Amino acid sequence: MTVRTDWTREQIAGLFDLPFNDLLFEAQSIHRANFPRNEVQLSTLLSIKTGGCPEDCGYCSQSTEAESGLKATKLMDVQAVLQAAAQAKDHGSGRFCMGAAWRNPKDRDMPKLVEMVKGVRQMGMETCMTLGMLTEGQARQLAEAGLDYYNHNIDTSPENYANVITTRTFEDRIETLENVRSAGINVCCGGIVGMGETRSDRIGFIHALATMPHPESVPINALVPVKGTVLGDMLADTPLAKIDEIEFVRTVAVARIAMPHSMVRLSAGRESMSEACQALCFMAGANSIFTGDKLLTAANAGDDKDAALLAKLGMSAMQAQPHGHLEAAE
Ligand code: SAM
Ligand code: DTB
Ligand code: SF4
Repeated sequence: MTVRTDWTREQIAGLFDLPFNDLLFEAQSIHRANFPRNEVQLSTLLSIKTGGCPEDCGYCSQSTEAESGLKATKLMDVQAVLQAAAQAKDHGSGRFCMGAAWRNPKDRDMPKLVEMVKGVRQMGMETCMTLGMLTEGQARQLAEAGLDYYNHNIDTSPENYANVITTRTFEDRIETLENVRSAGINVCCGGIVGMGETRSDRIGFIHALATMPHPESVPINALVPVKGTVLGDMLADTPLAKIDEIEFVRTVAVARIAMPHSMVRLSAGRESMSEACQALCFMAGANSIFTGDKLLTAANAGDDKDAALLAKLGMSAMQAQPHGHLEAAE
């Protein structure tokens, strides 16, 4: 299977338009040609610096613009982060993803961040961070510390971006993604569906991802509506704007077909998703989830529910492969 980055918008639109069974059959066929059929990669999130973020992302509880009642914290101590990582490992997670509510890290934060990466890596877990925009130099420092993945989402189509976020541009996002990639760090990049966007925006979103060097991980989040955020309040007022589950599954399937070698992560929003919908997402080629009780600030499905679901579906955890990109480069 060749990896194409020359998808046209019409081709992506054509995939979305397929009869549902045809779409799922194609997505599942591509999935099983490229990945272990019944394995799911497990990642665990930790918010290492919560709230007080100067960006105005309309979905996010951590923006200073949101009236979500969230208490802002300082950057956590390295030891506390490592303790949380050890616990995640004990619970069977393979990747530890550390998130900070920043527009960008300050250079004075870098030594602590480097220690966190080194410490988690030493435990044999894959490391991931999401800290906002990065300069080339900061990306290089994190790469040298051994960071495996950097998460930086495009969130939606280029044309819808300014309706969701005004404090940065789509191009700012692309610039950081390029800095991350040229530093040799694997890219984790996806977005959110269910923000009241149109089908055309979902087409534009997948088209943008599929026409860049494909991110190694593609998180597909379903909006977690948080009271006090622009989008959370909008959804509470117009419940019909909530994403249709079939349309959500279609989005996952199109991502799988357009990016056949990327890990597609069923991300935020699983807590309120039926088991049947999650099972359809796995059928559509999703092969990664966030485990644990909490995402960054919002609730997640939790280990017991996930263990039960994976057992019902006969699925098991994928083995972690820390430092994959470094070995590949040697
Ligand atoms: N501040 C960093 C940034 O924006 O890149 C990192 C953390 S940010 C919370 C990571 C991603 O989480 C966002 O890009 C967005 O896709 C997702 N996210 C945030 N709030 C969400 C929500 N309420 N529902 C679904 N996804 C959400
Ligand atoms: C991503 O795409 N989803 C994760 C991770 N990358 C950092 C974050 C989801 C956040 C959900 C809302 C919250 O917990 O505040
Ligand atoms: Fe800040 Fe990230 Fe939330 Fe946007 S998504 S407000 S950048 S923490």
